[in-house]
Amino acid sequence: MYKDKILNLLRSSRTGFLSGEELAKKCGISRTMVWKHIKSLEREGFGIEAVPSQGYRITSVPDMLRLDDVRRGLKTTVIGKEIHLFPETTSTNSLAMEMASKGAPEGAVVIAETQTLGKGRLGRKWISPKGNLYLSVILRPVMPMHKAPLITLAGAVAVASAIRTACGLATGIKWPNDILISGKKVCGLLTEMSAEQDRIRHIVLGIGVNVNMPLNELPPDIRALTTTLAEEAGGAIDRTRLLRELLAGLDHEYQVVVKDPPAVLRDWESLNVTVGNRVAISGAGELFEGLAEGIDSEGRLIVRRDDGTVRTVAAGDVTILKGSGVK
Ligand code: BT5
Repeated sequence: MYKDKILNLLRSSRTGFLSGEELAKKCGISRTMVWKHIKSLEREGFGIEAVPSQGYRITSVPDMLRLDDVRRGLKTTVIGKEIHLFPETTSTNSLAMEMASKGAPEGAVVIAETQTLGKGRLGRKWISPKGNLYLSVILRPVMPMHKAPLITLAGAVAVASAIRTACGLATGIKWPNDILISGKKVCGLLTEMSAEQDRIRHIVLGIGVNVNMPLNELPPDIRALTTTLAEEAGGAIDRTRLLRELLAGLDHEYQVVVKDPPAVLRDWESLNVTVGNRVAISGAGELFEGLAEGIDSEGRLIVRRDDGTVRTVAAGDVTILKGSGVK
C-alpha cells in the first residue's frame, strides 16, 4: 500500500523530511496522490508537519500497533510466523482457539487493540480497553497433557523478561498466571487447550498486559489491585517494542520448555513471589491455607498445611497472606 510506503520512507529519511516530489517519485504516483495519503495518515492519528522547501516530516505517531512495525527486526523461529492484528475482537483466545481447530499453524499470533469479551480464568472477565496488549499464541507442543501448565509458566517468564527489557521494570510472578509489580496485577495469562486422550492437539496461550490504559478504565475494586506499565514507569510505553520483545521471549521460552522443562522451572522460581509465603488457596469449591513450598516438575504448587499434610495444587486462586512480599 502506498500509504505504508510513504510512512516507511518518511520514517527512514535521514533528515526526517522528504518532499512531496521525492515521495511521488519513489512511489511512482502523483504528488496529489501523495498529499491524499498524507491526509489519510493524519486521520489515523499521525502528526505530520509540512514545511515549504523541505517537505513532510512525522512529528508524532498514534499509539496504535502496525503489523509492519511489529514484524520489523523480529527474529523468531516459531512464534509470530503468522500474525493477525485486529482493531477489535471478542477475545483473542476465542479467535485463536477457533483458528487452531481449523488448522492454523503453530506460532500463529492473534492480537487485538481491544476486546469486547476478554476472558479471564473460570468464566471471569478481562477488561480490555485500548492502550494495552491483548494477544494469543497458537502452540502445538509434543508433550503429554498433564505437562500443559508448564506452558503458562514459560509464558509468564517470557512476559517478565520482556517487561524488564522493554521497560526496565522488575516484576514478580504469582502462581499460576499473574504478573505483579509492587503487589499489583499488571498482566494475566490464560491457557486453553484442546486435547485427545493424553495428547495435546493445540494450546492457546493468551496474554493481557496493562500497558498505557488510564487506570480509571477499571472499576474501583479491581483498580485497587491493578497497575499499568505506564504508571510504574512514569510515562507512556512503546507497545510495539514491548510486543516484539514479548514475541522474542515467547519464542525462546517455548523452545526451552519443550526441550528442557527444568530450565523453565528454574527461571520461574527466580521470579516467583508465591513460593516461601503463606498462602490461601481457593478453587474447586474449597478454601485452605498453608505454606507454599515449591512447584513440582509439572508446574503444580506444593502447599504444606498446618497439620503437616502436603497438597499439590494444579489450578486455583492464590492469595499471598504474608511473607517477603514482591521482589
Ligand atoms: C487472568 O484471569 O488473569 C487471565 C487474563 C487473560 C487475558 C488475556 S487478554 C488476551 C487473551 N484473550 C482473552 O480473552 N484473554 C486473554 P484471572 O486470574 O481469572 O483474573 C481475572 C480477574 O482479574 C477478573 O475477575 C478481575 O477481577 C481482574 N481483571 C479484569 N480485567 C483486568 C485488567 N485489565 N487488569 C487487571 N485485573 C483485571
